[in-house]
Amino acid sequence: MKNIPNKLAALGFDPSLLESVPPDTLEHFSIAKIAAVHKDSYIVTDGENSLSAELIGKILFNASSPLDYPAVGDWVLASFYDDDTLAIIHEILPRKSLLKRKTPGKKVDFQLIAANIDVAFIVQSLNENFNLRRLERYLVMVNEAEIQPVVLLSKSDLLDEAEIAIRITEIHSIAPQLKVIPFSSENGFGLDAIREMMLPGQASCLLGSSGVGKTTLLNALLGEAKYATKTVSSKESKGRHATTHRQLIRLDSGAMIVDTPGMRELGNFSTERGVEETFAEIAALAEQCRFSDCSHVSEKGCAVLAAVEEGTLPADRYENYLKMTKESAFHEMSYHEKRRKDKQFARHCKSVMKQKHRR
Ligand SMILES: Nc1nc2c(ncn2[C@@H]2O[C@H](COP(=O)(O)OP(=O)(O)OP(=O)(O)O)[C@@H](O)[C@H]2O)c(=O)[nH]1
Ligand SMILES: [Mg+2]
Ligand SMILES: [Zn+2]
Repeated sequence: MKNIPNKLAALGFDPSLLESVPPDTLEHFSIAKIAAVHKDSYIVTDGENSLSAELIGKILFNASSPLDYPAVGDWVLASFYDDDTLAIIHEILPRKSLLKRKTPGKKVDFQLIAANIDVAFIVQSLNENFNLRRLERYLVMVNEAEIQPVVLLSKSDLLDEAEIAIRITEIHSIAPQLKVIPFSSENGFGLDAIREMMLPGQASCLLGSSGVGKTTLLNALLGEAKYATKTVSSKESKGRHATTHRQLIRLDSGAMIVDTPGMRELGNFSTERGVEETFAEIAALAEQCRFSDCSHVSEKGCAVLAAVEEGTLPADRYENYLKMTKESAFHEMSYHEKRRKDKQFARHCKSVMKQKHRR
């Protein structure tokens, strides 16, 4: 096996990925990492140079779902052209992890957020964005991808210590083991604790609503106001995202961070794993329900409902659990239905073409 250049190792390249690549392939292609995703193009990096990249036709023609397109953080096989100013992406290497959500709006499809992430920072601001139900939504997405979640509570400069402690206790009441770090990009409080969670060669990503201070944190970690943030609170900037695309940034320490635009809507689907892990105490209760297919809504002998009645399971947490379970099941069903219809249509087109040929 070829030696992995140091510049790729610094980006966290795991040599075992090469097991999926035929040995002579590396004679023709270079390994690169997706550093940014724009509408129709990408930026790839080999750890030294960053260049604009496009997909080879084969990927475009064979793509049958958003999974077949690169996401920021993906490892790809690429060929470099024009003195390394343009790259063509030929293949996506297997992913260690993948963060995805339902496409916003009525459309039933999903959207890739980032690939090969080690730690997901869920950012909520202590003053106005703090919300346990929203946090549960993010946790489902992160747990589904089997990524370690860490909660960052921003703008700690706006609250006193006692108020901050209350918020942390509230989070620990729904997720006792979850790591929670309050911080302020304004006065630097908590930044060292965040830095400790970012290891060289590992990638983290910043998730959370628009305006919670994700990019401001990134700038604080970089030590310069490099990326645009929501600075003016004028009317026209309200509701608009300061960050418009996903990109991977390297810190001096060698850690990588993916900054993402805030999400207005966070739908999950096919997230049985994510839901069960996020609502672990409910999953445990469900084992004691009288019926194994209990839906925990009205059944006799339901241990979940009993816990709500007793007050040991907060009603709003229970409701969020039901809502997200139903929602994921619905999205999953509609998605499979859509894929089935797409396939039927493709078969129909093929047979029409055949008949045409025969005539
Ligand atoms: N008081 C206080 N304000 C902050 C802090 N961090 C960020 N802000 C303010 O909050 C706003 C958040 O801006 P961004 O960092 O652009 O937020 P974002 O999460 O990147 O938003 P999107 O890119 O739209 O998703 C800005 O007006 C910042 O000045 C902080 O630690 N304390
Ligand atoms: Mg931003
Ligand atoms: Zn039940």
